[in-house]
Amino acid sequence: MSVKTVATRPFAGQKPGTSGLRKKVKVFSQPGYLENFVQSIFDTLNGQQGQTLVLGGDGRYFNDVAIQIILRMAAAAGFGRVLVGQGGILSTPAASAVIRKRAAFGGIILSASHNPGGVEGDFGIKYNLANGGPANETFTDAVYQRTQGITEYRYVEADDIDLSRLGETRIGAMTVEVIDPVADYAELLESLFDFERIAALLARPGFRMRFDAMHAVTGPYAKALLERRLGAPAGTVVNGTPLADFGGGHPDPNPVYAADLVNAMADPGLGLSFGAASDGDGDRNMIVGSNFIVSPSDSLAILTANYSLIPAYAKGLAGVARSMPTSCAVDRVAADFGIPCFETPTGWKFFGSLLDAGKATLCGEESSGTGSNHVREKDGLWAVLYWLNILAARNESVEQIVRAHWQKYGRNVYSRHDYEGVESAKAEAMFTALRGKLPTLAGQTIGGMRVRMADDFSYTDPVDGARSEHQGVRILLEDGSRVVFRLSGTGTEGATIRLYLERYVADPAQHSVPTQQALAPLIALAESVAQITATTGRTKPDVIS
Ligand code: G16
Repeated sequence: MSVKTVATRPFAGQKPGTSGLRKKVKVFSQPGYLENFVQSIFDTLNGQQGQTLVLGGDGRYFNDVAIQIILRMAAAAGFGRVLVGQGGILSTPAASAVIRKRAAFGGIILSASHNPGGVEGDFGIKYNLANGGPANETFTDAVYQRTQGITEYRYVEADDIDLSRLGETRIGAMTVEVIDPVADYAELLESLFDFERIAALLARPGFRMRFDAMHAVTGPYAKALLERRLGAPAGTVVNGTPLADFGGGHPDPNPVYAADLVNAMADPGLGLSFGAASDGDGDRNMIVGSNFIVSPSDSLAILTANYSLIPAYAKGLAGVARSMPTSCAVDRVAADFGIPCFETPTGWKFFGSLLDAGKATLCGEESSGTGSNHVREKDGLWAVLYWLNILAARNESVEQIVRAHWQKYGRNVYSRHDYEGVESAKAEAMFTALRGKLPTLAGQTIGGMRVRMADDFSYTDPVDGARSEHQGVRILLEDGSRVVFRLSGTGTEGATIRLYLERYVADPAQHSVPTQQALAPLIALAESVAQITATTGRTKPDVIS
């Protein structure tokens, strides 16, 4: 086996963000760019000799090229075996499931998640640890340091591996095993839910479901689970063929980018009772009832409130966790059940230690991510099956379930406004000015609302003591409402400003007030404090979810 060494020079900006390194395909396909980052991951690892690596991605443009490069580099790094999904495909939760089931050393997931794909689109890469979860900041910081001092990368010369056929081949001393990307994951999900009951629901006259895979990775997974194992009629999964450019769409399951699904769910002629969508790599979910969109924060609270209906969780939840900008709806359920509720920074990597330590069973983020201790990633289809299991057990509509939840716990009216592609310097200026105001805000009354506290969120991991600073500016009001500002860590063009708005409404008579109307005073407060329009020139958000 001959290991080739190639001299290289550092690229600027190879710093992983909220979830790995995400850049334009054009950036990733520069000679040496991917190789430098992968070598920096391998150089940061310790003890991988002879061990197993899991490798796969969401099938976006450049996925196939990147996989062949990484296989040759993994052989040079001394891995004994690489498990790669057939066709180079593994959804993010499936990769996590495979890492855990096969006791792998870790995994490399190729995805830019909900970001658009294609030649002009985005690509991404992240490393997951042996627990199946995204590497923590200590690891990603070390990888970044390494990228800035790298001088060479290594690979084993070999022809491209045929990824279309299951089975084993070798690169030097390393075995490459092409695995079924769906099997381990589908088996795991089947072990968590009441499949018989869900199958009966799907066969019920009058119950009609649509799952929109948005031409992304979940198509084959959804077809296997919903149509083949659970017997949903063929055609339940739409846009189910994964495409390298997601059919030109933006595979982000929100009311703007999944408008087709939202419109179908509002069309009485179609008679759809339950709709769902997932994102590029299959970790996000959107849940829609008949003409009724469920907010992701509410979804987390409702999954928690209904845990006793789900075989895997019926014995009890150790606790729940949500990212800081996620609404406090789940906090109320946790308080009701007397279980802990953790508030973490944005990004799934912060849930890993809580799940590993058995402190939390369910986790979620406002950005359409929910999951549990079954893997260490958020999991789109898991959330869909959880909802189906609840619907099958309760025999009520999605809207009835949500409204009954609000009736019992009150409604945390919630929305996120995204300003995308803002000039980075302007976004930075806005945050600098905002942070400068923080010490003076507490006690002020703005637009008739009194500020209780304002800070830049920081977090100390309760398990390993790791500290994370500057995780989002929070303005907490005396009536329990919140306004949060963050800069996205996953975008690839300019800056994306995220404004999160939350107001608690106990009175059921007010629960049907349209969301943006109910939040109008907070939107005005956010503008007056942060001066978004004055600083960025933007008069309205690009996406409201
Ligand atoms: C966004 C969301 C986060 C999420 C992250 C990664 O981060 O706000 O809640 O954890 O994406 O999710 P995915 O892997 O599905 O892209 P940011 O930093 O852009 O706000």
